[in-house]
Amino acid sequence: MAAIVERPPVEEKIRTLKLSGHVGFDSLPDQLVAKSTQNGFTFNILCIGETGMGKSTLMDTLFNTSFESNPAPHTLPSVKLKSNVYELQESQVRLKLTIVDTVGYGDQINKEDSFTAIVDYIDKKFDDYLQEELKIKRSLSSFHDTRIHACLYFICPTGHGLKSIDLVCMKKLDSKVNIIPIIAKADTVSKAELSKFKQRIIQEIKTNNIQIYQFPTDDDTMAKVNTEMNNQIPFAVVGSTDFVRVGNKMVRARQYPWGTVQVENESHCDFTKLREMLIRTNMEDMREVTHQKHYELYRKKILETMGFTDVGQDNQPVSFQQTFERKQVEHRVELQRKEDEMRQTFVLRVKEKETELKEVEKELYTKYDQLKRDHAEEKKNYEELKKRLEEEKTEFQKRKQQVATQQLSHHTLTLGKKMKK
Ligand SMILES: Nc1nc2c(ncn2[C@@H]2O[C@H](COP(=O)(O)OP(=O)(O)O)[C@@H](O)[C@H]2O)c(=O)[nH]1
Ligand SMILES: [Mg+2]
Repeated sequence: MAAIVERPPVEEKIRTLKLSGHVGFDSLPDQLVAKSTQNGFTFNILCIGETGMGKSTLMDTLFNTSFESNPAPHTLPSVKLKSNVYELQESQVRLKLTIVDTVGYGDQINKEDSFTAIVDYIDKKFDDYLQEELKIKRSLSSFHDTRIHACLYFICPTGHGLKSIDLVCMKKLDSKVNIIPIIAKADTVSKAELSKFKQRIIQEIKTNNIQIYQFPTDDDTMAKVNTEMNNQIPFAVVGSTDFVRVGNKMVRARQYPWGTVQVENESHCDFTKLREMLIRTNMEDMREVTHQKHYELYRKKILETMGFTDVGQDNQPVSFQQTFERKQVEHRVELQRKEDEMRQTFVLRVKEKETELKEVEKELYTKYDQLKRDHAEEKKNYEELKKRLEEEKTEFQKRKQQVATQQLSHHTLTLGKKMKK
């Protein structure tokens, strides 16, 4: 059955009307705020970086808490992704935060497949969401969305440039996730080296055509600051779990024999810029981009491989039902083809088996004939032997008779002589 496709009018006329009094829908944004606050938010961060690069420390620093993570060993045979979910609250806003760590990243001798586990993880989370969307009974509002919204890529502070593992991994992920590259442990690179290092990294990212996340510049209120921040990527960050007293305040810092690095001091590192951009300004944009760009791309690819399409060959819209019916026909044809193929194979196999059996039968007959002939031969030999034996027996009996007769006459003779005496 072909579905009737209703096409929207080419141009809809919309009239603008004036209200003569207060109606109340100007409270819609407030309603949204109230609802969102009640529901809470989710945000999922993926930290990619070699073991010991300061990922866990930076997460503690970013959210100003202690996530109590254990240091990972350098001896894992493959990369594993470990996720932890936390409930955080600031004022009235609740945030369900998932932090995903790439345990063992960069620790293997062969680093070729380091990205596979990460790609699989991201796809799996997209798939979980898609499966929920495709369910008959959906509960997307209460569904725990675990799709990765931000991927912090920790660049090793070598001062030279990106390693090939960085380029390969970022390239594999750039269409799946919002990548924010950051220079880890930036206190280990000197000020002069740092700006050259940043330039080289950006140059390499451009040359390799890697799409990293850009802070949005289409909103007038944020355009200026976001443009400025886009030019400062990759942020050079420092993390710390230690505090020192500065004035009358305790601040996060790293202390060295020659001085102190204050994490939140803008002249020491870009940490505050990262926090500002990631949490305070663009968290919602990253959630949106994840849903509207990366997830959409994944969903499109999966639905297309399943055979769904929006328009057919004639450029006419195709409904879900039409696709389903076409697929059903295709499936039936395929099933028939497979059945025919199986039947042909079966007939062929039966014929082969028949020929094989005939061969065996022929062989058996030949063997049977031979046995029959051998048996007749043997029987004949036995008969002859029996005949010979019987002849010998008769001969023997005859001889025995003769000997007996001879002995008897000899005895009679001797007896006669004795009597004469
Ligand atoms: N110099 C320096 N050391 C850091 C920084 N962040 C973390 N570290 C140290 O690096 C080591 C490993 O940190 P950790 O957060 O466990 O790394 P992870 O394996 O990537 O989670 C610890 O001794 C941290 O104190 C930083 O920004 N600068
Ligand atoms: Mg860690």
